[in-house]
Amino acid sequence: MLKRISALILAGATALTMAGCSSSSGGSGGSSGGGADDGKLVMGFAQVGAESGWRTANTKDIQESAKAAGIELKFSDAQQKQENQIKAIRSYIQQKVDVIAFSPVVESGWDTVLKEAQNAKIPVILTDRAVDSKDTSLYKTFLGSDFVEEGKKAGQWLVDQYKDSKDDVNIVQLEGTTGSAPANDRKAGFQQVISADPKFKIIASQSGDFTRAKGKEVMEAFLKSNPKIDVLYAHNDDMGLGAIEAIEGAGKVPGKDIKIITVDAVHDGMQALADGKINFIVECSPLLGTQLMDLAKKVVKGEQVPQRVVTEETTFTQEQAKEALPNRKY
Ligand code: GYE
Repeated sequence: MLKRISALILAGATALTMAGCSSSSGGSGGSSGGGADDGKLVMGFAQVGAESGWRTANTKDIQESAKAAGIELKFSDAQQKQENQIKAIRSYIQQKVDVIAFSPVVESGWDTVLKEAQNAKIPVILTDRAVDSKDTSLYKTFLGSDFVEEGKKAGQWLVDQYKDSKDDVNIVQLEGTTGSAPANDRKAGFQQVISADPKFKIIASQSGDFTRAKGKEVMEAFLKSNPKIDVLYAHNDDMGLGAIEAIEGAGKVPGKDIKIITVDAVHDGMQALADGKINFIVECSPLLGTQLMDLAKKVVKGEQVPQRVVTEETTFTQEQAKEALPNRKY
């Protein structure tokens, strides 16, 4: 019976994901106090949400990689709410999954639930985003990008771009989800590089929650209250794409009247870059699935893994985007 339920869950995984629900029934038995009836390793994955093109690509990659690795995936979508992620993690603990992986929506407030997983002897892997827990034994490893480095790359492009100009450069910033690692770090890295020259002035900075709709809304407000904006730095492509609509709506030309830098390099962002509406994109790869499944197998076996696994990434100019677009996987 349980086997049939598991099969049904697997078959319905995609539908459940689309509906933003977590799968309910768990396996029982198995070697490490949990796991599927058929001996398959079971992973509970608590995703942030479906806020951006990056996230959609990340979810798809994790689901496909689990399948390819023969791992049974229980997947939940927290709709960008920490309380939903905590609930999902608790349900995975109750279901005695073999390993829990999650992408923490914000950095703070995870110690209690991570302790619960540790007490239940279920290893935890952080993917994509970090937590600020002092006790690093609460998770086995953290797989994802170096967001400070991404912010620095964005800042460096700007410094190079304006190296011959003495005039002030007025910058507006669309920040990611408040309290999230990528928002904190992309802001800090960028600030660090541009602060070397006082002509770079961040005249407005606000969260657009990593979504297109919020990016548009906040950019509209920026445009209303700031007559002279030279540069927009958006912490992801989606907010940048929303802002482009606002800029065009205000009768300005994105990429020319206002230079735009974003992070991610998802397909729609790369298209806008190739079309000249964005000027520079710092890549952040969502394709973490294969590495995650490898790490999961190792930690379940009790093998040592590095505390930190950093994703390799590049940057794109408009010309480079034109070349890269046909072969882009996301
Ligand atoms: O840049 C953004 C998404 O955590 C790296 O989250 C991820 C970020 C990504 O919503 O588009």
